[in-house]
Amino acid sequence: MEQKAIDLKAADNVRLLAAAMVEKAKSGHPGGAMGGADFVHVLYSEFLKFDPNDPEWDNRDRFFLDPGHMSPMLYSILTLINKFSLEDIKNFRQWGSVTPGHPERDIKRGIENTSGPLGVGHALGIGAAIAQEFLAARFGKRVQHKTYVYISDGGIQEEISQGAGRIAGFLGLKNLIMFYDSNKIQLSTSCTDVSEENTYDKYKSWGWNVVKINGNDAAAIRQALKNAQNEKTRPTLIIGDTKMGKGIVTENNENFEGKCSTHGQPVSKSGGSFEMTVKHLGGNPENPFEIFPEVKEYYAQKLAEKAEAAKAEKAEEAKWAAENPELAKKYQQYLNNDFEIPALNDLTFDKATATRGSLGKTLAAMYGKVENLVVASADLSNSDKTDEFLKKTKAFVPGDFSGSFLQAGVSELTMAALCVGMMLHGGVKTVCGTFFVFSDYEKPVLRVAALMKTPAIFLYTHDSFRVGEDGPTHEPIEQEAQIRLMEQVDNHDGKMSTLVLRPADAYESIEAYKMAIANTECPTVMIGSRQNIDILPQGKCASQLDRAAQIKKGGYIVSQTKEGNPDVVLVANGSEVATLQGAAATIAEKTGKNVRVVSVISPRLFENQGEAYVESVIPSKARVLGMTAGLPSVFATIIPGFKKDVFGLTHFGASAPAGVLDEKFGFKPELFAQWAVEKLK
Ligand SMILES: Cc1ncc(C[n+]2csc(CCOP(=O)(O)OP(=O)(O)O)c2C)c(N)n1
Repeated sequence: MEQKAIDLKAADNVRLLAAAMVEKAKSGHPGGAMGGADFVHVLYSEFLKFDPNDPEWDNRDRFFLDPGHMSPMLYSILTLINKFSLEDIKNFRQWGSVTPGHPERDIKRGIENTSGPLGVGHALGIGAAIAQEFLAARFGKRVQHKTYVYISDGGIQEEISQGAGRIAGFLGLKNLIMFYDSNKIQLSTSCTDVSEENTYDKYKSWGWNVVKINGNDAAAIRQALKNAQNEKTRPTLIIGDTKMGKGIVTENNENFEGKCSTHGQPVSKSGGSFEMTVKHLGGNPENPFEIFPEVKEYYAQKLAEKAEAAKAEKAEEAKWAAENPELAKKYQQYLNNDFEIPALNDLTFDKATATRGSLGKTLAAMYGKVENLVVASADLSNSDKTDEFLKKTKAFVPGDFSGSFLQAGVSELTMAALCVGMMLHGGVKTVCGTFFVFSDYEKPVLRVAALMKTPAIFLYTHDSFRVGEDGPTHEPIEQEAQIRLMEQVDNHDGKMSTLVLRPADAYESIEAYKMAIANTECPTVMIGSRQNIDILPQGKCASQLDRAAQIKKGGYIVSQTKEGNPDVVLVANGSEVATLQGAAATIAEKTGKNVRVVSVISPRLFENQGEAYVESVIPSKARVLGMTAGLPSVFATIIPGFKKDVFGLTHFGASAPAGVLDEKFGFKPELFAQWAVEKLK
């Protein structure tokens, strides 16, 4: 078969399967998927480097899909390369299937990223391209591959594309190739109803290499990809002029392409005819789930070629490893996050310290030990104290990725996605910092990271109204309650999807970072204070670090006014633990009760230890009172009567020095003691 003919046949096969799976599921998005078929066919058959026998090969090209609703396109092309069976795609969107409505990261099946929230997927891909540069700067030609990203009108419109496009252009990510499926139709309107932008010029102005082609023409796609592969300094955007619902026809066999109605429902419901469309695409309406014999043969040959090429490249890798044994060992350490986490026994704090500061110092102390750390900040490095780390290294700049820091500019959502994307690539461990109040800007990425079980670290400082003078816009109130809800959500492994740590003093900060860096199972959120916090008592522990290391159980006893069973347990995390510590003696004195102070850095982790441990720390017979600088519901799972028994803040903060706000809002030890004594009457 001639190239042109097989290209069309294969793309039609992708279209056929995409339309069929949506039709059978009675739900899904066929139109976009059918328009993008030509591109994915050319990409997967000729350009995308992978080893059919080793899906996790670290040197594979990465393909990141942004519009997750176009999953039928991805599942179809992955069926042509044997990652899915026809049975799998017949079960599209069904209970227990491996083909959920929107793709979920599954490397063994060729899915690099979970996608669905438009915009995020391509930013993850751009992050992956940054990780590659970071690794290439250290391991040279051992790291050689491309990152392909697929974006649609929705992703182009989402604000995150501004940040991601700016950074990719600025950094000159030459190994990044993005295809824009420009079909000019979105969910409920035509694109021209909402935008007149010149996307070509927009990306040009960010420093991209931009080309415009007919995105349904295999030859044009082939040429554009070839050119893009040779680009030496810039990321490439291929704007593909495509047809929504390519191949759809009506009952009367009339063209029904370019119709908004085909975006999000089965062809038969859109005004097109499923039967006639199947016929038009060369399929059998009785059994539309078919791989055409000539397509099967073509792909079998392509897969054999890819397996050969991968074998040859792996032989090169082995040669490199033999010639560079030290570097090869190190590379494996990077890939496996196999660094010993330092004990940091020599990191000491002898006076009240803001946890943003102790977190910053801890992170800096990790530099050079956990060698694959990449730290980012959204233009707050000198406030969120990631600059402690930056002082030891340098920021990425165009052409030089030998540093370990990403200055993301003011773009929190983008930064979060880039960092998570770097981790999806593998070989790095990321930390991204900003103010806690702006966690709201990052939340959608944290959620996707939680779903993917990506153990990125999200650092948030300036954690309460104690930010002070900046006023209520900068004072998180509900943010901890919001983010702790993620702790309550389980991932697909039935484990907590997010770990949230708000250390109570400098030593808990050290231990918290150790936990976050060691965490391979889910994202970790770290929350630090702007204001100084007294160091908590060491108690009977051998060292302050030993005392703080008890946070591994989520919560522990900090102090007690006398031996024996406590009558009253005071619970908090973060800076409020020190406030309770300051109040405990007064409460004991005024009530004659035995008062225990407990630090619960993570309520969910604490609960995970089991009833016996929880009972040993917070006995059910004791009266439990809590304190938080945010919404009392933070402790809902530990203190069921939180509305009455947790002293918190249920209103916005105000602009004034932090000490004044403490006074006004009742967050001084003596004021809490008064409140508690009243409660205990
Ligand atoms: C952040 C986000 N907002 C809204 C949606 C819902 N949604 C799914 S597809 C879509 C329109 C996408 O249009 P386009 O990207 O052009 O895809 P096509 O119509 O070509 O399939 C919308 C709004 C979403 N998935 N993510």
